[in-house]
Amino acid sequence: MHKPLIFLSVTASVLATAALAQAQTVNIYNWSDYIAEDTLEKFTTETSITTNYDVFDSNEIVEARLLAGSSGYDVVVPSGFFLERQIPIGLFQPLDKSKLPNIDNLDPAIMAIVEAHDPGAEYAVPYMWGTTGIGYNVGAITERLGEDGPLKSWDLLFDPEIAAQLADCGISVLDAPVEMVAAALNYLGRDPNSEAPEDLEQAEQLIASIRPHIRAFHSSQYISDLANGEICLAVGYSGDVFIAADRAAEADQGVEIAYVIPQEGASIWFDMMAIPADAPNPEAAHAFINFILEPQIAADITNYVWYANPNAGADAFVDPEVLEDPAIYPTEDVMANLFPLKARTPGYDRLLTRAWTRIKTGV
Ligand code: N2P
Repeated sequence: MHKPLIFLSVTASVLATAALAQAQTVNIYNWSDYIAEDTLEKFTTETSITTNYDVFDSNEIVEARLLAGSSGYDVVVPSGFFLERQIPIGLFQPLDKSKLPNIDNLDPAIMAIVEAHDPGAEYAVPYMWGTTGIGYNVGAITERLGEDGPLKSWDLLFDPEIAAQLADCGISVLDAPVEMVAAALNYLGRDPNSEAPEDLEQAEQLIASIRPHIRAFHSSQYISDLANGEICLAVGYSGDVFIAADRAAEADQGVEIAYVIPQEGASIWFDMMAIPADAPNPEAAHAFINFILEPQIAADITNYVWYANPNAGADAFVDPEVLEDPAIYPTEDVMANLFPLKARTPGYDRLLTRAWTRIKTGV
């Protein structure tokens, strides 16, 4: 008499758990072109949690959504140099490490760097990382500048005479003021993280001097524009330029795209997974973050989008061609030439935004 009853109740609770899991959804807000084709599907197969996946292409947009509140997102992926100032104003909830057993896969060397953004990884773990450099159309550029053009230098963009020669084939820069001004300051031999108003003024003058030759300010369009030969030079994110190069090669229309970390240096950034304070489903958020921390999953993403991952366990699954490319996994030499970005203070931000608007509108 008792046995069947016990059996029944166990079955009921198993069913209830399964139903609960099935009903779960994780709402993800990530950068565009930043995940493998099958990542979300694999996640749902493994966890029964479904996904809503939205994309953005700028840190400012994510920050605005978070500041507005009730974003509805469970996982967001701002860069460390934005996350750093978002943590203290309460935008995220602390991670529950007991729900992230895969956290041990993270590379201690990378964790030591992102420590500057989030000490102790209390609120975030790195997703992927890369550099902000220059993508260019090899044929179009050599045709205009010859074989001796400064192909490894920011002169390609910041020297007004050179930029003028490239204007007809199309120059695009990121619509990312922190990163563009940092590149300009670094080119001028100044501290890329400087908030001194006179430094900003110098950077603004420099960018204004090439403004007539800039066709577009955009942070994702350049992937297809480079691949199609619509533009010949883009300030862009490393992996995005590699994606463009890959698409151009596939299309086989004679477009060859190269990515360069210029010799003067470039910024290095880490995009971080964090859970908004008001996330509707923190449980599912942890499950998703833990899933991304699986070595094979991180490697799948790297192999698809050409960005380095912070997962030490993943190296074994990353294509050797990617793992051995110093523009994706920088060697110590290259690393020495990269500068990390720091969070900007709100006071400086106002100046920066105004300067950026003047630059874009060309006044
Ligand atoms: C992915 C761009 C991510 C890099 N398309 C920006 N941090």
